[in-house]
Amino acid sequence: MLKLDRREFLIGGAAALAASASASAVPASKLAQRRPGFGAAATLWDLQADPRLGEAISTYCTQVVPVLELKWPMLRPNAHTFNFERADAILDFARDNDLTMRGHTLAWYHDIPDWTKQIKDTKGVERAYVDHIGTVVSYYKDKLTSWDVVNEPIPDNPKKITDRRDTFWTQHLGSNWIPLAFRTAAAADPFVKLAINEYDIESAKDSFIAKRAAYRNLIMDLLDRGVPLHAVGLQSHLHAELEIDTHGLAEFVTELRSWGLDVLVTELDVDDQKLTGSPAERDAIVAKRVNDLLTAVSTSGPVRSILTWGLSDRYSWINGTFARADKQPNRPLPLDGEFKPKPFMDVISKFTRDA
Ligand code: 9MR
Repeated sequence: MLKLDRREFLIGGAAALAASASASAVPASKLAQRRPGFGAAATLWDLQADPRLGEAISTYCTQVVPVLELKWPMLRPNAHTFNFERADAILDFARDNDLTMRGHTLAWYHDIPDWTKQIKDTKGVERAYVDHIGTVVSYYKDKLTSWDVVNEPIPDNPKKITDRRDTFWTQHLGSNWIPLAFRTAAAADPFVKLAINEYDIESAKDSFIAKRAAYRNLIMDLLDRGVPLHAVGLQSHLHAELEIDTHGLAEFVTELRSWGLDVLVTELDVDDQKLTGSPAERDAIVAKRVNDLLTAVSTSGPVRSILTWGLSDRYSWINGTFARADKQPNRPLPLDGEFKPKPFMDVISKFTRDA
């Protein structure tokens, strides 16, 4: 049994209260199938269009994260409006099914609305940034377990460990865009877990190892500056053709934990675009990559939060972005297109049973 930290205790207590208030909401037989700490990302569109998706999430998961609904474009049609309805609908789904929800994402180089990019003066950009983060985190105070505060701050192929991604926010706020986001979020909700989140740091390839080193350097720098950073997200958009750097990754995670940080797997899936062979052969390689990843990140203790970016192959960004040349559907997620579990799900079960 794992020790819960204060944030998880508070949210867990609220979830337990909600569960006891509506004890019949989720049948015990379904609760028994859940993988502790396992969750999936979903869009409201997919949840509304296909009841099988919500059914699968409530069968296998204990948490959910919105793919789009907490990003700037969906929340902020203009400078004066906050549009929480769609994210709230996912939160309602979570509550109805005794799931916790995490938040994604507050400060990102991507998905910045045009009205924001049109602000030309630094003070105006800072006002919009602080207003957005403060308002959104306050609105969801005590309702979410964690937030991806800063997403993808490291460039691909960094040349030095001090390289940072050049973003609209950097152009106006300099390197303070990252500490400012965390401090604003912490002021708005002192108990929610605040995470930084990054991709392409898991595999054994020079550019990934360089990216991990720059990520590590940024994390150290934030901690040195007293920035309220509580957790590090490994997105884990894996590439099936690349081996996981099990040794390097285990070392990194162990070090992060020694600094008092929690480690979260936030967006796991496996791009199988380059794999040949039968679906069963491809599924076995996908499961092996996931197994290697979770073995590495569990070396110094169980990972308490593993989220996949989607749950069924039917609803995955990989289909659009990394479509296969042979026109076969991609198989990046734990459930196939008909919502049947694949070997990927067995690996999830193995690594979540003690969480
Ligand atoms: O899967 C998401 C896709 O549907 C959106 O169009 C895109 C832009 O909002 O974001 C995708 O999710 C990304 C996530 O937010 C951050 N890490 C990479 C994910 C896949 O691109």
